[in-house]
Amino acid sequence: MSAHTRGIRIAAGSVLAPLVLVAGCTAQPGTSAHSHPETSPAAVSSTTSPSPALTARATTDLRDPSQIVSANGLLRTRIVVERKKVRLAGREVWALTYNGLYMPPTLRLRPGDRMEIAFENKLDKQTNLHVHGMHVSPAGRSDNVFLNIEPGETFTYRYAFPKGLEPGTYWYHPHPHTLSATQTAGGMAGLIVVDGLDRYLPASLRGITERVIALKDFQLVGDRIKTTDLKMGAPTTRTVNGQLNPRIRIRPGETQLWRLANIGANIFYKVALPGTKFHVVAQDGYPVNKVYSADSLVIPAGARYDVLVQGPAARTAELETLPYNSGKAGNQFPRATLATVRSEGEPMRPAALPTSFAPVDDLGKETVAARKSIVFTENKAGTLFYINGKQFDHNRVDFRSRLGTVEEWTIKNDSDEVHSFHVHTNDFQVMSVDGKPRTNYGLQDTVDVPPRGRMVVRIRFRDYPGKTVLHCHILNHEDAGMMAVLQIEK
Ligand SMILES: [Cu+2]
Repeated sequence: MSAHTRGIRIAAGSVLAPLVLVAGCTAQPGTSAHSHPETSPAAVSSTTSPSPALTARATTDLRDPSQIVSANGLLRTRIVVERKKVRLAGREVWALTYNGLYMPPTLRLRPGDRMEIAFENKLDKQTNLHVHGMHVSPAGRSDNVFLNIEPGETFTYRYAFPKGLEPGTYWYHPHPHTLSATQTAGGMAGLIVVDGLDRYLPASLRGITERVIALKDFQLVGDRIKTTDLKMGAPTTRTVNGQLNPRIRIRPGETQLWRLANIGANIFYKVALPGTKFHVVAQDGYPVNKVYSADSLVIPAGARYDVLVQGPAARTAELETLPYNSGKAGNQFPRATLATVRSEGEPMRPAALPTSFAPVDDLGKETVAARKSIVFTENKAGTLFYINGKQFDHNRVDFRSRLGTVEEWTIKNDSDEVHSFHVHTNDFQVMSVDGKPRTNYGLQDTVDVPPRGRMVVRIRFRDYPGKTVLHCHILNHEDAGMMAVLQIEK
């Protein structure tokens, strides 16, 4: 294997910094961009403070990202990681890209497929590749975030997905500890779609128009996307598929499948389309047992919802993100327009929506083999983040679990801001939040834990032994220590 593992690099005196980063999540809007202690205010405002969030009128239709589709059970492609100028929101800006694109290709697979990616790093820093939410081996050349792909190196990732891989929406992004947030925020994030969701849809809804709604934000400094000293409260421009306020067309009464995915590094969305409901058919790439409806969906960084949407009576409406407050020590994210939905054309009679949907695992019925406690904390300044009092160390195993068993974990958030709990390799079932039982609609891989909150989850360790991780998916927090090693033992 040509890539170095984290362990080897560290032992050799790696450039990976100790776990001290300014994560900036306590900063308040308006002040956060000026709080860097080592830079004078004048210099900050001219060189590192991002410009105000950009807005635009809707003048272009939403474009689906290009797709790379598996054939005969194999998706084979090349991904080049490169700093490049891209056209974004009507400007030419420097971004960190996959294949030179701010919105890279969607990788499209079927359960049971293999995937082979020749991954070339043309950056001047190490990076690697994570397939978020996918149930696949975390070892070797598969979804192994302990690998380091060095500048100039090409590494071939090889994944063998199980036949039981859940159909839905996933994504890919870098996962090198201390660099995850800045590389993802720089533009390195794309979607993965696993086909097969339509087999649960009624015949009348098979083959409906399907749209990827990839939510991705950037902070702009001059002619570049900000990739250093990221502040969560700083002004950020929200895009859909890399477009600023694109137009989404639907006919009155028409049913479409929208794949909502927050593939940004840090921020929250609370997505709504006033006057219209979202009918959730999958969460985090896991089809639900019962379709449920929501006026708005809070989507933490990393999470996805596949939803059915029915076109309202002829009119124009804004797909928006509503104001969202992530806590006293967190941030107040303002409202923003994401896209303009134009309901027009020949009305259609709205199709009957499905109610019961896919079979789901119910871990509430299982025998619990072990219990674990996972506590999220942070320092007062909001710059250092911990799990069970420790910052991430790739050389230490924090948790051990046995393959084939079910465990119950209590996630305690002992801080004054939301953290979003994420585990690699296996999905989990949310059993209760603050003592209140939760309905099981299906498993998830990313969930927001309220400030001072307490969440109980159950997780089944299926198929794959190996070393993997759990972490906060606010990547600034992960980079500043809020990650732990989980060893799944045979
Ligand atoms: Cu966090």
